[in-house]
Amino acid sequence: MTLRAILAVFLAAAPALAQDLPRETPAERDARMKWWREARFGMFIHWGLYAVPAGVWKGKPIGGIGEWIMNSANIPVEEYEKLAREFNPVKYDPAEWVGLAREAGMRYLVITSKHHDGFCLFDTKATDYNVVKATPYGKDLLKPLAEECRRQGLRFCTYYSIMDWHHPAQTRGSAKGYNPTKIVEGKKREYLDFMKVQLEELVRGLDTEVLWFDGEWPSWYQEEDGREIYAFLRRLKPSLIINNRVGKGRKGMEGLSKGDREYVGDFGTPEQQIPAKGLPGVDWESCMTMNDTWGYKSTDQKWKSAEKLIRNLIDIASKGGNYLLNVGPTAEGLIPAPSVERLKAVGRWMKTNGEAIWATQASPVGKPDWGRCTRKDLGGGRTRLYLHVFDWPADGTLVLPGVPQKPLGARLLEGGKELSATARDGGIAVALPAQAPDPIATVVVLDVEGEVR
Ligand code: H79
Repeated sequence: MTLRAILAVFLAAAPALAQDLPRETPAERDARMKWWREARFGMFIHWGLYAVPAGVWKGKPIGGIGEWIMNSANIPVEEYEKLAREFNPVKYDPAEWVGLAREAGMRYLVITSKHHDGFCLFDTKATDYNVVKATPYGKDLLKPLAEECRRQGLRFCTYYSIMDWHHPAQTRGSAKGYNPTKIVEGKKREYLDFMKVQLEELVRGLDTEVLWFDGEWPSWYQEEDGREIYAFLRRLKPSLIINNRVGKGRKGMEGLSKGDREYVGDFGTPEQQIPAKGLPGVDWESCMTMNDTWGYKSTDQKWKSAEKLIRNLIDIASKGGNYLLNVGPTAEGLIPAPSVERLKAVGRWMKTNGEAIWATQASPVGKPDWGRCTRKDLGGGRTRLYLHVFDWPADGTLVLPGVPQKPLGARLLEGGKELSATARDGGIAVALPAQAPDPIATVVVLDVEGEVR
């Protein structure tokens, strides 16, 4: 045996370190991310015991986001636990929820399996603090939802909080703000193993397609823990997609150069914001609420308009990201009516205009004055541009600057009316009807010769 051969045998026998990230070629990564990149629009669901108090504790409205009430109202664990006895979502109808997401044009759904309060919505052997064991409802909430997603063609995905205000290995401070937990001396391994048991249940039992971590900011949880969890999960399910909060690298991502972007995880997670220029070279998803809370709060009626939500979706797609739009169901199991209304409105727009969102790529020309742009490669040396017009030009001419490529034809996406498109000053001018067919966003489909980048 040559030295090289001996070395090769030795290396092959060496056990993989727990934190060794799985190897993957760029092509393999593209294949793994494909469905997610094409989906563009998903439903976030924040559901848990916090839906019982719904923002009010002992008769007092509590400020801040609903799912943080245990922390914001300083509720002791023993007292908060009792909410489980009142959590009985008898009106829960997973087929209706999934149907609504589908109708809105969403292609995946991410639900809280366990939020910061530690309560689990699924059947888990790791703790009795779960919907099956601790509530009058007594049944798994996630399994039927996962099955319904498969039936209706949505990807089923789960959220998991690393910070846990209930687990005995962590203690809550009384600090304000993000109030990171501390780890009980010597208990970190126990907690990481607890996490792994639950994560394995989500992967093997529910076949989750994304693991969406949160609550990674306590300082006892470190980058190396993130690598361990990431590697563990990808070994369990190689096709799994995992957000960047599995590690510690989410803050300030937007300004990072490529070499500095070596955080653990597959996509960035701007929260309640849309990065001004997207996150070039990184997969990303903006998660946002429809009002000002994630978990249901009876007192929060600050709803964004359907127009705002639709334009957010377009804005995000034009920057190459995904939009994860939240609903916070009640303790009875109902998605609040204002959310339903808005999702249906988005769905009406998507029914006509979905092809200008799904499987599109970021605008090659930035942000035009009148709206946004998305793009598809048509193959055969042609590019399709979707021009999402927010502000209808008063003079009836839509000008797309900075596209010297030859126009091949233009039409309204809704109804298919042909429009004349001509080269003008290094750009393209499209003649529009006098009135905007859709005051929220009218899509003009413009095909051009060559690639536009
Ligand atoms: O799950 C949702 C939030 O609970 C969680 N991530 C999303 C997806 C989250 N992470 N960070 N934050 C929320 C922001 C934290 C805001 C806070 Fe506050 C400001 C926590 C403490 C001060 C809001 C106001 C909650 C309590 C007071």
